[in-house]
Amino acid sequence: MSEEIAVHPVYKPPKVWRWDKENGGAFANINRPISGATHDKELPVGRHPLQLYSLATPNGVKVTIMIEELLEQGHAGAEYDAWLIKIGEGDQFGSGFVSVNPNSKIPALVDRSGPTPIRIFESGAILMHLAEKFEAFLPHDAASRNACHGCSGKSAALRISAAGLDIFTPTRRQK
Ligand SMILES: N[C@@H](CCC(=O)N[C@@H](CS)C(=O)NCC(=O)O)C(=O)O
Repeated sequence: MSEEIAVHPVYKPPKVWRWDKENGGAFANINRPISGATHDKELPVGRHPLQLYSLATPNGVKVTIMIEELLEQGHAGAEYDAWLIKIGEGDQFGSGFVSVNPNSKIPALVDRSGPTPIRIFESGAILMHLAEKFEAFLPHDAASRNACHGCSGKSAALRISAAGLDIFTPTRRQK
């Protein structure tokens, strides 16, 4: 075994999984298995076509990078207002945020460029919405396009499974 390989006890899932708030994981309080509104709080709305409600976590930052790339390519319709959702303070459980994403997870986007606002949640779905809306970063042939759809699903799901597998715990060197 390489000296670089992390030494962790093997995780054995229990028969009935229960949320252990005190499990000590550094990310335990930002990946909660709960959702829904706990308090009334409207979301702010700015003047730009896209309203982004997010935070600079790996899932959050994907969307910001995409929008910035679209702006860099000259898509004026990608102008946005970015509103901070402090997940450590429970902003994701405010009624306004939950009406955009019932899962109480950042990132969430409201596309207000048309007559009816469109709410989009799940980072992969937001990336796809933007790519399709601006016809950017998506190949035209069906096979390559499908590969992109597959990757976006994985990128959204892997974050969670990676947290579950504890791969974010700093690696300890074997002595
Ligand atoms: N699959 C979702 C995952 C989003 C997610 O896990 N968001 C985390 C931060 S990275 C969050 O909002 N956590 C708040 C909580 O669990 O209470 C996506 O890709 O958008």
